[in-house]
Amino acid sequence: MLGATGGLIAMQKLVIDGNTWLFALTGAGVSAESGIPTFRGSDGLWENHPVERVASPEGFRDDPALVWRFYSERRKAAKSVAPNPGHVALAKLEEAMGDRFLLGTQNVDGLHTRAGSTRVVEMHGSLWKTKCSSCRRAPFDDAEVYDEGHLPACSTCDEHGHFALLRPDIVWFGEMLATENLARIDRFLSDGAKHRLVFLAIGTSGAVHPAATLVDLARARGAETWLVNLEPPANAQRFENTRTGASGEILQTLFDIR
Ligand code: BJW
Repeated sequence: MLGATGGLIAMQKLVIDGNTWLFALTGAGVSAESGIPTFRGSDGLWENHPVERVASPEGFRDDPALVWRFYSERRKAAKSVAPNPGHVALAKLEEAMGDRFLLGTQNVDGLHTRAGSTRVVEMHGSLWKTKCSSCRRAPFDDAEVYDEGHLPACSTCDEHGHFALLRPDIVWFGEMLATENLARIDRFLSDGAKHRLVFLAIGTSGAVHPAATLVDLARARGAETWLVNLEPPANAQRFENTRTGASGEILQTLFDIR
């Protein structure tokens, strides 16, 4: 980048040394360059779909066919795209850091895993899992598309003599995030606090809780905070270091691994 005097300004790198523990929080912006629409942008998913009807337990109760059509479309779209350099850069970072790295993603598309990330907490669930809307059977792998009027029913409930629909294993508005997922993040931040802890948020609007307040939890543990986003998110002032732009470009050169 050229400075006011025409000289080159070196972009500050995020130095990763042997004492660094890094928690990365990702959102829809990270998958945007793979061709998956974000939620709140002008072409965002919520522009064409009423949030409360497709991403809430009440919406599912009122119109399960509409909800399954929405998530079936999302399954089809996610299947046809590939991880981008942003996903790959995070997978490489994990390879270098091992257990000193944890990725909490709000994305349900599975692209981080496809890029090679393994230490991943899918905070809002997975497009590729289905669960029962009634019983406690474990969510199971499912890439099926249910958009032809056929709604899937729970076989476990059927065996017990009642009818219940299956639903996507997604955390909808008003639903709790899995306590084991939040506990894993909390444990990582506590362990990291004994070292140099870094909190890095990427491609998220900071509009949805509790993900948006994780930065405060990390700050309370002494974390250094970094943000990579196309535009300032709702919680931008909580970050000390900000890089504005597309994550697929920035993440390729952000880290200085020593
Ligand atoms: C780029 C880029 C590029 C673009 N490079 N960047 C406290 C206060 C107020 C309300 C609440 C609160 N605590 C809880 C709530 C209620 C609610 C909530 O947060 N509401 C807010 C909207 C106000 N939260 C919940 O209900 C949560 N449950 C819960 O807390 O339970 C307890 C409780 C319930 C009720 C009351 C109180 C407590 C559950 C939230 C589940 C969210 N689920 C969704 C949908 C399901 C997933 C799916 O279908 O895929 O998850 S909502 C949707 O938003 C989705 C996303 O994961 C989530 C976050 O969106 P994200 O990732 O930030 O995307 P965008 O589109 O918003 O932003 C993209 C960003 O990327 C932008 O900034 C771009 O600039 C940027 N970008 N291209 C870098 N190339």
